[in-house]
Amino acid sequence: MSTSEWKKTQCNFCQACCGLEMQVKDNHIVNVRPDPDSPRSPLVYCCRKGRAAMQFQDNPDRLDYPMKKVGDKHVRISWEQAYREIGEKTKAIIKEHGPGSVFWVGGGNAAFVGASAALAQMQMAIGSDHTFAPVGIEFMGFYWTVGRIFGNQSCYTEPDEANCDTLLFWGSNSYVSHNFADGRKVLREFSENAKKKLIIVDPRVSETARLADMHILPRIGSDALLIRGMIAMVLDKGWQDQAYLDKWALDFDRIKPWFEGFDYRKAFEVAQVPYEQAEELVKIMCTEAVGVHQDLGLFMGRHSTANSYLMTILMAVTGNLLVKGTILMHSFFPFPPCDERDPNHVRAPETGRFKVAGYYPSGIISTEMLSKKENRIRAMFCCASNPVRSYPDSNAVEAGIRNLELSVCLDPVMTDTGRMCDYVLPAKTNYECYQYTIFQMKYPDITLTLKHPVLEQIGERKEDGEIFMGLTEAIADVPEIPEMLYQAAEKAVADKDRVPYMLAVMQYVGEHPEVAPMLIYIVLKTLGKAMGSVQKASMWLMLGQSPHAGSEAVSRAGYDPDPQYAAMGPQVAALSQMDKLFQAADDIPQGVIGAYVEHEDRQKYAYEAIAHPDHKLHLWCEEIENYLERLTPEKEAEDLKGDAEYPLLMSAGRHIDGGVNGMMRNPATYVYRNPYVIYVNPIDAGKMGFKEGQEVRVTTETSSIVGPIEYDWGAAEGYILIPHHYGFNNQGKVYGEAVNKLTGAEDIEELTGNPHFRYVRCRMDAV
Ligand SMILES: Nc1nc2c(c(=O)[nH]1)N[C@H]1C(S)=C(S)[C@@H](COP(=O)(O)OP(=O)(O)OC[C@H]3O[C@@H](n4cnc5c(=O)[nH]c(N)nc54)[C@H](O)[C@@H]3O)O[C@H]1N2
Ligand SMILES: Nc1nc2c(c(=O)[nH]1)N[C@H]1C(S)=C(S)[C@@H](COP(=O)(O)OP(=O)(O)OC[C@H]3O[C@@H](n4cnc5c(=O)[nH]c(N)nc54)[C@H](O)[C@@H]3O)O[C@H]1N2
Ligand code: SF4
Ligand SMILES: [Mo]
Repeated sequence: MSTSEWKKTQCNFCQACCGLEMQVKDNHIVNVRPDPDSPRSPLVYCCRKGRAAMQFQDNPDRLDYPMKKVGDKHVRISWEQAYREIGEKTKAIIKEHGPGSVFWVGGGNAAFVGASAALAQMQMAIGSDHTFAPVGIEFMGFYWTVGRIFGNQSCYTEPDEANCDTLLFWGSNSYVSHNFADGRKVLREFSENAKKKLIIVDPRVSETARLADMHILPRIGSDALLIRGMIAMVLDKGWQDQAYLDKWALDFDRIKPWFEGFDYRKAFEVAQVPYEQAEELVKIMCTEAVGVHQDLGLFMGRHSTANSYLMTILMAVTGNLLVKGTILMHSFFPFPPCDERDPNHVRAPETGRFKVAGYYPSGIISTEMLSKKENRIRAMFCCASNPVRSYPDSNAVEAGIRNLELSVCLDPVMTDTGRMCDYVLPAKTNYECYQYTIFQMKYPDITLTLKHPVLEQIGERKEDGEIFMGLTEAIADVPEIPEMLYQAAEKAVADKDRVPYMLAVMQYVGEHPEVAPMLIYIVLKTLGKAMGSVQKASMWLMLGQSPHAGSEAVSRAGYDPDPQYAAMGPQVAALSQMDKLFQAADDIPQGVIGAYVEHEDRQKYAYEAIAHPDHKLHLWCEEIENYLERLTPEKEAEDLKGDAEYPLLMSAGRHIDGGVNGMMRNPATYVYRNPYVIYVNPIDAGKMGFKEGQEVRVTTETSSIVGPIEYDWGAAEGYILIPHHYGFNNQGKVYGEAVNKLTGAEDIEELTGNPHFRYVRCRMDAV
């Protein structure tokens, strides 16, 4: 009889990154529980999705071998053939149409991190960076705002849960979506502790709103107007935190006219928020330290860019930004510098849309793929993403992929996108390879986990990082690497000291400047070989480049440079410090606390992270000034009116317990309950003569789908909700309908292009 063993890892489904222990038997996960030793989820928490990891791991549609599309079937081929054919085809496309004909999809989820360095190198080597990722589905307005106000689109802000007494969740259903560590437990604490306050702004009586001390239910889509009104009230009453503004902000006087004379009473009325309630929230924000978590209700709503922009101004005028107990900036995402005002900023060839944080708005993908222009995009590399289901207008995305000259998909399973692609390459899951996490927003400690594989090699699956390296070699010119660097890497791994290795690499690159653009390739190739994993080497490389390298915060967590390297100057010292940290993460599979960031550091960090040369928040910007002209109570009252043909509103997508975006695609997960339902307020259903369980047709300007009604007493009247996890094909059978058949490629926000997934006009008919 074979024995089983418990192994430590971390869930890769959402940004909570809960520590998990997995029981493994005969190379299968047979049980999952929260890891009591995890520094990331110290309250010992995981949700049922994490516990269902085996259904993700052992999906009947898992891929073991590279597949090539022949006719309408996929057949097994060798890796050698896959690389060779993809390489030849891509090179031919580039030769005829230039590197800009190549584009990438994916790169935003926790599953992807380990591959990001190899992907970046592939893009550099080819000379194209047309990229789509979830940022273009959810965060366009947010990162654009951060770019304007902070001067850098890579800055990320999160509430300081550890030090605030009031948490405000705006358009976020965190009790279900767990969008921070130990999510449910932290929410319960804020709900149950009489000294703490939980405030929710959400038109639905969501699972989170049920825990709230105060729940504001604005009219759907009226957030921008409401926030503008709240700011106007603050200024009108003279309640702004002037000392804060003097210290941190520039241009306060320039934005004042945006709010002077603004009829906030009327704004609250149009937003259907009682005056007293709005005033109470404003007072709380002006007198207490408030942490704010915004999410998809704002980011995917109407006016999403203005929502994020105005929200940041509200935080600034009430002094709730970058100071203790409010909203902190404590992390950079490793986005490349990006600013559409830069004359060299490359735009999408057909629509001319710009990128935010390096990514195009998701809505344009089908239009770009269907373009007839000579310089159009033609060859797709898709990794850890399923655009046929996740992006607006599924039918158009499918047509777009059919119009490509080459399509390649890297995924552990045969997805709806994979089924359409010329080549499908079998990726390892996070439980089969080395992987690490970047979603470490947690204070005062920053945790770091290098996940070790909990399973042995299965089939010919490879880690994504390794696949991108193989593709790079097949497509681009790669340098020859001298044997001595391979040897240095072997020695570094054996000695558990990688500093001399990196010094050797730097010296080599210094002597051969022509290979400098391929530095990542050289490290991943040599150190990746010695470590037996490109992704493990990738984590080491990323640590060395972390903004925390060489910091006091890392020292406080117990990691100091080796004295011999400390004497060699700050760069080598920082490298040695991070190398020590890496070693600890490698030795301790549940992860380590890599840095303790104290309040003074945060202030300093926030100050430095504001990329404007004066280190101040720049509150004014022309685009928003112009945009606000339409954001008046009168115009909004008109625009928010119903439409005779499409009288209902829909939340196209909802992050429900039973799904993680498109990842839980195993029917075994859903045997006890059909999660594909159309949530309708029973009052609406009654008015329309529909009963629970009845099949109805939902129609939008784009298309229509059919599904059963489920009553949701929490849903706002006139607002239906359909989860976005379904419409997946497993073993040739389709489960549920894809909500993105209903969303329009052009139904996107004007300034930055985020889709309006939380505000789709529709109607419902009997079938
Ligand atoms: N209408 C509508 N659409 C939505 C939303 C909505 O609310 N409404 N929500 C959106 C949001 S918030 C997001 S973030 C996006 C996400 O959409 P996508 O970017 O498409 O990502 P996911 O659906 O999370 O995952 C896609 C794939 O990653 C694969 N995967 C898992 N682990 C690995 C791995 O280690 N390697 C590789 N190569 N693949 C892996 C899974 O098998 C899955 O097929 O979709 C969104 N689309
Ligand atoms: N269980 C589960 N957890 C997940 C995921 C998952 O698929 N399943 N996915 C992960 C990912 S990628 C993401 S991005 C997060 C998303 O996490 P959330 O943003 O929390 O997810 P949603 O379900 O879209 O919740 C949005 C809330 O906004 C509200 N809302 C809708 N319209 C409006 C409006 O006009 N104004 C306001 N103020 N609110 C509105 C909705 O009623 C809803 O309660 O979840 C992550 N966690
Ligand atoms: S909360 Fe997120 S990270 Fe934690 S177990 Fe659930 S899906 Fe995984
Ligand atoms: Mo997301």
